[in-house]
Amino acid sequence: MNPLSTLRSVLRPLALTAVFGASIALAGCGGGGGGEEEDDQVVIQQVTIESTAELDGVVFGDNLDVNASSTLPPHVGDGPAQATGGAQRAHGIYSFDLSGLPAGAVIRSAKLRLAVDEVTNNPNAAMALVLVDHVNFGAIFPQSFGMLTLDTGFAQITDIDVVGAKELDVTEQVQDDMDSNRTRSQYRLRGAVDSDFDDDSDLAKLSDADGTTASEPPALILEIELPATN
Ligand SMILES: [Ca+2]
Ligand SMILES: [Ca+2]
Repeated sequence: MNPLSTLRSVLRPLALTAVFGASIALAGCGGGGGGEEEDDQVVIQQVTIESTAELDGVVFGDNLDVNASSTLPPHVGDGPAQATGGAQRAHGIYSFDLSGLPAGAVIRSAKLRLAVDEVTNNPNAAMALVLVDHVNFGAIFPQSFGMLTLDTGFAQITDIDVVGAKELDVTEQVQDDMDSNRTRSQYRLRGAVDSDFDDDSDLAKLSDADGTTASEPPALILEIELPATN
């Protein structure tokens, strides 16, 4: 067997399961046979990026009135009907700073870790399910529902009414951000249905980076692949 292949078969599972916050180099062994693979060197690294406190939060909208605040935890759901403009709705917003990642990093995997901390009434029934959008609103917390949507409803959360951790696969989304030279990876949670219009609030409040909730801050858990430096 190619000695490099043997080395990789041993080291790669180790890197996936046991190495956190560290890197491991997989170097060519210079054995016989030639070919590109023997000169191929990669470093696998696990990186955790917590959400940016001033860019995570909630955006409200009721057609006529728009509010935004980054001092409230992200939440998703509806509220009582407004005097005008229909029921209040809430979208949860998240942003993760990618600027510290090395240029050229290949995203082997990316997970978005969130947590539902508090549930009011029945948000799952009110919204049918929660959709996750890959968005790009930049460096200023959005003041309305309107923002550039890169990938609409790429994931679903079907148990938003269950308190606890949620984990989503965002590998494609983070790779797209890297390929497009975006310095942030940003997400929005919204109801598949805006409201059940029952005049009751149906909400799920989620973790944030401001510490207004008890859970760990939302985070991207990345496994990246880099060219090794000799
Ligand atoms: Ca915040
Ligand atoms: Ca409702």
